Amino acid sequence: KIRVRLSLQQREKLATCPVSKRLFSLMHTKATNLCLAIDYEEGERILELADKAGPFVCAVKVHADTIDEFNESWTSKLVALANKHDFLIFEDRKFADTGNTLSMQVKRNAASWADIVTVYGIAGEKSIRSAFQPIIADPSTRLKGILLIAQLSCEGNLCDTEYTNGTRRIAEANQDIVCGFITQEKISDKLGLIHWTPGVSLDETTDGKGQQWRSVEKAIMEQQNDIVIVGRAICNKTTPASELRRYRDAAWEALSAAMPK
Ligand code: BMP
Repeated sequence: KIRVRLSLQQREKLATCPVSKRLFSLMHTKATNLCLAIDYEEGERILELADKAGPFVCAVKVHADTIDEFNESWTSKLVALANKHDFLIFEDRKFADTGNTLSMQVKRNAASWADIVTVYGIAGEKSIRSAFQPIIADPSTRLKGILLIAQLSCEGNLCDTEYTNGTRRIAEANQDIVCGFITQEKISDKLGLIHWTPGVSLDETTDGKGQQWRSVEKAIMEQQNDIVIVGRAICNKTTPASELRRYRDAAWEALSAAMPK
């Protein structure tokens, strides 16, 4: 069943978070709602794939704390690729702490090189807002939005309905700094908020370590997400370039089917 949505350009007007405006615009221009999760340990290998993936993706997601040779020279090379191909740099650090600690962690670990970071809703609105609002408002920092983790893809996770609803309320009340959610399904009717979903593969359903994968079509058409986050289904293949095209096309086709022509 196809549910009609607003176009990306209409939603760009409704968004107030600076990174969301940029994201809606680049998704529309590049015709992509694919975020590539590059979970290699070798820094050089990440950069090589990010360069190949650039034209196909709206964002490249990394885990800085899993990368060998992670340093300023590496982040400046990633920033150069993001500028060359016009994609967002997404550091999936999953911050969760008191406001003062959050602020110190974000300034040291992400604010200068990442466009967007993940944050758990668990510490509550005051901690999140007091840490991120000044950083995002600072013109000298690259960080321009956060994604709140509302639901997880892994089996047996503890994100219950109460947590998800509480996280949704924080996002809806702080749309100037919150780009949207990491989630499994659409949870908010606020059209400026963007639903990003991990746990996607067209070939497999689990990695045997708790991860749960479902198809692009289910994630976008049935569960009403906007952006699919795909990792090993692309990165661990012998021909990532052809998989990039395959996932980009499947995701864009599913999203386009639900948007006005
Ligand atoms: P893969 O497609 O290889 O399973 O990778 C998914 C990526 O998304 C990983 O980097 C993982 O840390 C992240 N992720 C997830 O899989 N599920 C979540 O609920 C939240 C995540 O950030």
